[in-house]
Amino acid sequence: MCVLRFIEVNSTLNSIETNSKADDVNGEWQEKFSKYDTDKNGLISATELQKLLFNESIGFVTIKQATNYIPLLDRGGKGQIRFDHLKKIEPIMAILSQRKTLSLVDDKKTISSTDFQKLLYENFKQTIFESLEEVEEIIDLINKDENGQIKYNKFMEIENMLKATLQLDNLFEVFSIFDTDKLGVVTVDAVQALMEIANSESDDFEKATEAIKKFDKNGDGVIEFSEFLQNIDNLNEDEFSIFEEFTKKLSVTLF
Ligand SMILES: [Ca+2]
Ligand SMILES: [Ca+2]
Repeated sequence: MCVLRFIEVNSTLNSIETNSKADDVNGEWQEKFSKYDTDKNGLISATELQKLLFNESIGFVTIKQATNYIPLLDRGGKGQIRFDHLKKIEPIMAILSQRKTLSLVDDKKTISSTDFQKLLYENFKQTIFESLEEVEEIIDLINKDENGQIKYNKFMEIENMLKATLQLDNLFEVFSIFDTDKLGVVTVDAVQALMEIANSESDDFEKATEAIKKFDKNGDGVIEFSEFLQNIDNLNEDEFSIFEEFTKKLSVTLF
C-alpha cells in the first residue's frame, strides 16, 4: 500500500514537472516567434526565418532557400510558418548549427564588405548563391565597422557556417527528387516507382522500402521534410549506400 502510494505521488510529480518543462519550451518558441514576426502578421516569412536563424547564431539560408523549405515545414501555411508549425524547423536548426571548431586568426585583420562579398561568391557560386547580389543578404546581416570593414575571423566563421547551409540544401535536393508528386512529402509508393525507373535490384528495393519506413516517425504513411532531416543520420551504412547509389542513378535517369 505504501509503495503504491509512493508511486502515485511520484507519477503526479513527474507529470507536473513534464508539464512545466513543456510550458517553458513552448514559452521559448512563443518568444522567438513574436521577436522575429516583425511585421506582426502572425506568420514567419522567408525573410523573417532568415533573420531568426542568423541572429540566433544557428546558421544561414538564402531567402530563396527559405522560400523552398517553408512550404515543406508548414504544408498548407501559404508560404509562411504558423506558430504551431514553428517547431518543425528544429531539424533544420540541428543541421545548420553543426560546425567544426575553428582556429581563428588574429582579431585585428579586417576585410572590406566588397571583398567579403566577392570571396563568398567565388567559394559558393552555383552551390548556394546564384548571383553576387544574393550574397548581399548575408552582408546585410553582419556587423561592420564605421569604414564598412568586416573582421577576417567573421569571414572564416561565415564560410564555416555556409558549409552547413550547403549540406542542408543537398538534403533538400534529395528530398525533392523523392517528392515526385510535389506534395511536400515522400511516400513508399513514390520511392518504389522511382526504383523501378532506375532498374534497382529487387534486394535493394526491399531494403530501401524498409529504410524509408524508418523515417516515418509519426506513422502517418508519409515522410515529411522534417522527418527526413531528423532521421537521415539513423540510416545504417548499408542503407545509406543504397540510397546514395540510387540517388546517383536517378539523377542520371531523370536529368
Ligand atoms: Ca511575419
Ligand atoms: Ca510521417
